[in-house]
Amino acid sequence: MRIDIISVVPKLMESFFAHSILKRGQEAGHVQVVLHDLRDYSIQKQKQVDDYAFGGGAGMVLGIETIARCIRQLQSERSYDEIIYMTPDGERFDQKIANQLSLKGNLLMLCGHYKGIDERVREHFITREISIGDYVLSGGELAAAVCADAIIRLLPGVLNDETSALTDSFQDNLLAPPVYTRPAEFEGMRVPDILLSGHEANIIEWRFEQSIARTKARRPDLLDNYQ
Ligand code: 6GU
Repeated sequence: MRIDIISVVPKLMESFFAHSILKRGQEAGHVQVVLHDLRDYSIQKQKQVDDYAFGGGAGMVLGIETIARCIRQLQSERSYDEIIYMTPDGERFDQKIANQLSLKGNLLMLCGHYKGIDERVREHFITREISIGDYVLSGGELAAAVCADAIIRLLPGVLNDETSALTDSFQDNLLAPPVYTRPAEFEGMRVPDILLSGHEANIIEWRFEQSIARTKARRPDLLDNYQ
């Protein structure tokens, strides 16, 4: 898979993609993440990418000329399965969308900034609009990083233990069970005996019960969709 991300502050995301699982996923060739600075596509001398909103108010708006130039350049190099605009008024991102997008070959994400982007970009270039929740961030960069992370960890081979993404919270609409590591006892706080018992079938059953109980207590809404 390849993910291209367009932003006016690509540096915000550099370190995020250069560490841990996302770094290893790229090094192992499972995914290529390429950050693009929108300013590099500006036709203005001052590398300006935004302008005042027609009609006044609303702050600065990212203009269509620079964005069109950038997207068309990238499209001339490969075709994209989705061109996603990261925006708080988009469709709310969840595990199901992460699963869907993880099956694609090439994704292009456009991060908004300032007061948004010219509506004509959304109408004519964007195929999907995604939000990561009901709150407003200063730009789409963190949201793009969140979505890319959720997608990349699903790609075969990215996680060491192939089954590990399957047992994530939300993957089957249940929250994950509690986990423990050594020591088995710390200042009188003990790990549940069953996890030390070596009875694999009982442990699987215990974890499932814990998942159900935890989901009931914390996110009963998920149980409606439990599969
Ligand atoms: Cl995708 N962008 C911004 N700016 N704020 C958000 C968001 C995206 N998702 C939630 N809040």
